Amino acid sequence: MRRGAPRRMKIVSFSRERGAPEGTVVLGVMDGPWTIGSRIVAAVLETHDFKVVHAGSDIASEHMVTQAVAARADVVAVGSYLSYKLNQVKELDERLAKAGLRNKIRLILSGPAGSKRVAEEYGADSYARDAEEVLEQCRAFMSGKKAEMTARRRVMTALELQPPDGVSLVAFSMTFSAKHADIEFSDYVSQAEAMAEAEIKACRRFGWDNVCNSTDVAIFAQSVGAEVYMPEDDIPRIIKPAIYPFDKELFKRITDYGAPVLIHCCGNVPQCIPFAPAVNPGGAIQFDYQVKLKWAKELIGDKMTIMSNLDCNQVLQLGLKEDVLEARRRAIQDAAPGGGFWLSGGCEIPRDMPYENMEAMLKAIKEYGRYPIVTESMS
Ligand code: B12
Repeated sequence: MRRGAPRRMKIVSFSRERGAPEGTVVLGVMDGPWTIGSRIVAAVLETHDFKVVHAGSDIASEHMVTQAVAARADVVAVGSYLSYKLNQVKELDERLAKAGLRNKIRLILSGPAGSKRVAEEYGADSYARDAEEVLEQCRAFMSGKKAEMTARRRVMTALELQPPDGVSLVAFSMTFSAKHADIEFSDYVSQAEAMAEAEIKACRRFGWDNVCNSTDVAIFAQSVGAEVYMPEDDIPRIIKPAIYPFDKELFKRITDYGAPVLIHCCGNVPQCIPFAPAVNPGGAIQFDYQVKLKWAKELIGDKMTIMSNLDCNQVLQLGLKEDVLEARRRAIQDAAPGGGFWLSGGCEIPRDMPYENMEAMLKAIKEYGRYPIVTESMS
């Protein structure tokens, strides 16, 4: 350094000549000018082979995130001094999440305004009282990280029927991912790039181990000739279904033989309802509890028999008998008048449904299911 030249304190410091660092830690103070605490932490971490990037003091959360991205940080540690500015920690937590980093990075809160409770409340992963605790937590996090399987390995190990290091969340997600990425659902289901972008964004934001791709049933139907209306940001609707001649022929033969045919539509698939009468004229259809019974009755109630639609899980199996009675009463009121209605669960009767719930179903039939159905007395 030339004599007389201004002396500059080097605060971003990493000049190790030994092996790879233990991990990279970004340090910063967002709520004011304090520097002493973070310098001490930096010194302790560097002595123990961590790479330290000092993002600075009195800085915005945005700046912390930029530094974390640039440094490919493993840990972001902040010192908080002013209790009334703790919201900056929450803001940092959210910005890291938005940048898709939150699941990879450990966010440590330290400084005199912090505590365990504060860390939890404002979205940090932990609170460290002093430099020593910061070091301990960075070490623990890095050793856990190094021992972890990769996300792919974790998913594949489970698929090979072996125990991985932890359970994977395999999110079968479509509308959720599109909404999160701010992508119109019509684009999501019709453009591969849009779907990929949405899935990757959601995967990064929530830390899923993989993406699980599928598209809407209407798009599958479209590919075999159905006419589909695609609202900009809602699920596609099948306007004119592609009805397979084979299905129609099969159903006709069974009917001619003398047995009515029952179509079972599992799950939330209201798309099946409008075209069911054309596939199975004079037959029956069963659909699950998510589909609105009243709507289906109005739409197809004069063309085929509806068999529906109690929630097999929450009501029949897990509900109290009062829940069963009430749900049955409503179902009868919505769909029984005029005939064309069979009572049933939305799907298979659960194996472990309590007998008293089965008895409650039958009791409701006796009580409310006598024709002509008196709807007034049931409301
Ligand atoms: C020194 C000091 C200052 C100096 C800071 C100089 C500097 N370059 O750092 C100056 C004079 C600038 C200052 C200013 C202010 N200060 Co002041 N300051 C202090 C003081 C006396 C010591 C803080 C300190 O550095 N301690 C030394 C460190 C090493 O100790 P430590 O905190 O225990 O640090 C450990 C951990 O907390 C943690 N840690 C700390 N920082 C960090 C950072 C990171 C990244 C990590 C990971 C960990 C970590 O690790 C450290 C090592 O183990 C405290 C009082 C106190 N006793 O704490 C008040 C104090 C923090 N200041 C306070 C206030 C209010 C102010 C002002 C807002 C006052 C004002 N109205 O002007 C101003 C700031 C104005 C502004 N511009 O924003 C209050 C905060 C009250 C509160 N909780 O809300 C305190 C508590 C004083 C008080 N009792 O009122 N301050």
